[in-house]
Order: sequence, then structure tokens, then C-alpha cells
Amino acid sequence: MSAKKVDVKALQKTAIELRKGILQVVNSAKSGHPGGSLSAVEILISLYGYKMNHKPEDPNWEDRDRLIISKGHASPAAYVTLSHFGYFPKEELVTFRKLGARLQGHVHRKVPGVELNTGSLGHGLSVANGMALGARMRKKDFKAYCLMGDGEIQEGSVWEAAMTAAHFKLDNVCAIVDYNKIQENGLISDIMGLEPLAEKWKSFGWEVVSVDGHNLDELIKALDRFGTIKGKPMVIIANTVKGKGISFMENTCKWHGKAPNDEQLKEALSELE
Ligand SMILES: Cc1ncc(C[n+]2csc(CCOP(=O)(O)OP(=O)(O)O)c2C)c(N)n1
Ligand SMILES: [Mg+2]
Repeated sequence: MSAKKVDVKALQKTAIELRKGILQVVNSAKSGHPGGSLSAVEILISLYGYKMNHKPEDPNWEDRDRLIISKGHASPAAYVTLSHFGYFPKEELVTFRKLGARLQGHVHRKVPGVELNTGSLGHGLSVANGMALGARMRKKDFKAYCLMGDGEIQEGSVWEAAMTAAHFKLDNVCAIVDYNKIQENGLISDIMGLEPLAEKWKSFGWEVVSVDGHNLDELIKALDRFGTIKGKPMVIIANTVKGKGISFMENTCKWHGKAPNDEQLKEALSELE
């Protein structure tokens, strides 16, 4: 049972639309990062479409929940999601990665709804901690969410931030790991394994929930648990598939930072019908 009313079927349809949008923007820019964008779609939808308190018409509303998209290369996913939920017109998406446009290749605060410039991996969780401490000092109820990649959490700075959040008992921080098992050039397990990942976070003092990161019901349930846990931060380990939804992009690093050409786009879109 979810705390708020939610139409999961409608959100699943949204996921298809957002996947199409991701493919289209990287195709039109002839560059960008589809793999880690496609893996994060349901995570972003569960936040913007369900959990977070936010006002797209007033992106700087001071009581809004904050989401740091720390894996800043997933800008195609971020931008199609933000435009879908009303932060800026969808027509602007064609300017992705164009000279002078605000929709640059890594997420940037000039884009309404973006909280932090990211791209250099490993910094988001520290900033989320700062926002959460700020909320506590100002007696505000807003929450700070932070979306990170699994390759990203190989960065030592993430674990310093993990210690910090536990030390300060930041139960208003929720980290989400897009655990697609693949980084830029290969498998996480070959390059710098993370297992046992849940135990690592637990030992750092975090509440840990593992979910299928493409299952909106599971994501929603996990997000609803956040807020009920007092005195410690929470991490959602979202098991995902890099390139999710497109057969030839799934489970490979080949589409980490590569755009489909027109023919590949057509094929990819046909799989989403
Ligand atoms: C500090 C830093 N080092 C290296 C890079 C280059 N880089 C961009 S994306 C990426 C792979 C990240 O892997 P992961 O976090 O698993 O992302 P995802 O699979 O979600 O796309 C790397 C190494 C970077 N952006 N920042
Ligand atoms: Mg990854």
C-alpha cells in the first residue's frame, strides 16, 4: 500500500515515453549517454511522479524536496523527465547539447529543476547532506535525495559522505544507487567490485532497501519507507539494466556514451511500441 494515491499504469506509460525521448535527444545531438539514462527512468519517475514534493511552476520553492542527479551524464533522462513533469517546454529538448543551449551534456542549474551542476562523479551525496543539515537547522521538512551510479560509488568521496550522513543521523537523506552493474568501460565486477554492497552501506550506518529498479511498485514502496526510519539515512539499491528497454543497448557498456544513428533510432523506437 502506498501512502499517496498513485496510478502505476500511467507511470509505466510515462516510462515508455521518456525512453523514446531519451533516444530522440541523443540521436538529434549525435552524442550523449543513453545507457545510464535508460536505466534510471523508473527511479526518476518514482521520485518526480510520486514521492517528491515539488512545484514545477515554482522550481525554487523553498520547501521543495531536492534531488541531486549526481550521475550528471544521465542528462538525457534528467531533461526528458523534467520537461515531462512541466519544468520547461518539451520543444526545448531538440536543443540538447547544442552550442549556447542550456540543455548541456551534463546537468546544469540553468535548467529549471536541476539542483546542482554535476558531471564530475562522486560529489552529489555531500551536497545532499548539506541540504539536509540546512533543512534541520531551519526546521524545514524537505528531504534530500541523491541519485548515483554504481561506477560513481567507487569514488572515495561517496563513502566520506556516507559516514557523514550516518554521523549526523540524517534521516532526511535518501540515496539511490542505479545498480546497473556496468560502468563506462566494462563490468563493475571486473573493474572495482562493490559486493557485498548492501552490507557495506549497513556497516556505514544506513538503512538499506534493495529493489528491482524498473519495478515502480517496489520503488514506491521503498520510497514510502523513507521517512518512517528515524535517526539514520536510507539508501535504495535499485537493481537495474543499463540500456533498459532496447535489446541491443541492454547490459553492455557500448551504449554508455554513444548515440544511435537514424537507423538505430528507428529500430530502438520500434521496440518501445
Ligand atoms: C570524477 C569522474 N571520473 C570519471 C568520469 C568519467 N565518467 C563519466 S560516466 C562514467 C561511468 C560512470 O559509471 P556509472 O556510475 O555506473 O554510470 P551509469 O552506469 O549509471 O551510466 C565515467 C567514469 C567523470 N565524469 N567523473
Ligand atoms: Mg553503472
